[in-house]
Amino acid sequence: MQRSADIGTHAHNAGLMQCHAGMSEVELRSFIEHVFLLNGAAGPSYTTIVAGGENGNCLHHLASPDILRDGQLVLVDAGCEFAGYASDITRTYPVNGKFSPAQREIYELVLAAQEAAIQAVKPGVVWSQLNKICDDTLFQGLEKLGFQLTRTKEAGGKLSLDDLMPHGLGHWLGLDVHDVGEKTLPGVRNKNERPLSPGMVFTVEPGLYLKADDERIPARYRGINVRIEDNIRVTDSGYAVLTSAAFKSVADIEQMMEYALGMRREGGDYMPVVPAKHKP
Ligand SMILES: [Mn+2]
Repeated sequence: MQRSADIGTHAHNAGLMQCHAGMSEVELRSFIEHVFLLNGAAGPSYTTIVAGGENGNCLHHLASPDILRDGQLVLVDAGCEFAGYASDITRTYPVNGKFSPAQREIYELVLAAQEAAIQAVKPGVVWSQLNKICDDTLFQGLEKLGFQLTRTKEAGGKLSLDDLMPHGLGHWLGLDVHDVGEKTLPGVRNKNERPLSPGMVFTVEPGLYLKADDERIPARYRGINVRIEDNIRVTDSGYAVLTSAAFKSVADIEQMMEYALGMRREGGDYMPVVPAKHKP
């Protein structure tokens, strides 16, 4: 699983460094999948999602011929299969390499929610606790940014957190990208009640999807869609992030994209092969 995560991580980093305004979603998808294959993966572990700008609002948008444009964010959800095991990684970054102030505010909020949930992972914790940590962070952060919203969907049409993050926080990961494990313990009715134990692997992937035409959303944030996803293993005392090398902080993303842009101007290219440290 670590090797699968490593290949996935390198493909994401390579894709980020290849991304530029004027390339299409399918072009970025095929570049990422090329890096999967080059490094010995059997292929993608699910259909790669590359979604520029508004397309990010569709949760399972498949890469289309749409052109990635200056000023847009691009959401990339891609993982590979290695020796039968899946990785599942999402990164969101600015097509032109520089976050706008509004994009950055939403991005850093999703990142804070993801990191808060990950930091709470240890044996004995249950999913509903992780969900609450994520939701609390998002809810408070959005209020600070001027959103008026309710916690859960209710009648009356008021904006709710459920409207902005319409999917779960994560899922088990293993031989399948959405692996089994929902109801396999006596007395456990669903994933939310299952205590974590060492060796379990799952994703943590909060997102915010702010529709361009939803007037309940503060105008400056409309059209911004962000998801961030890493692969987490429960250890004896806490957690390990299998995908921690995939560029994620605003500083890392902006620096690496600027570096890649300079390299391409000089005719260079970034096509990494994963270092062999985790080779079986
Ligand atoms: Mn996932």
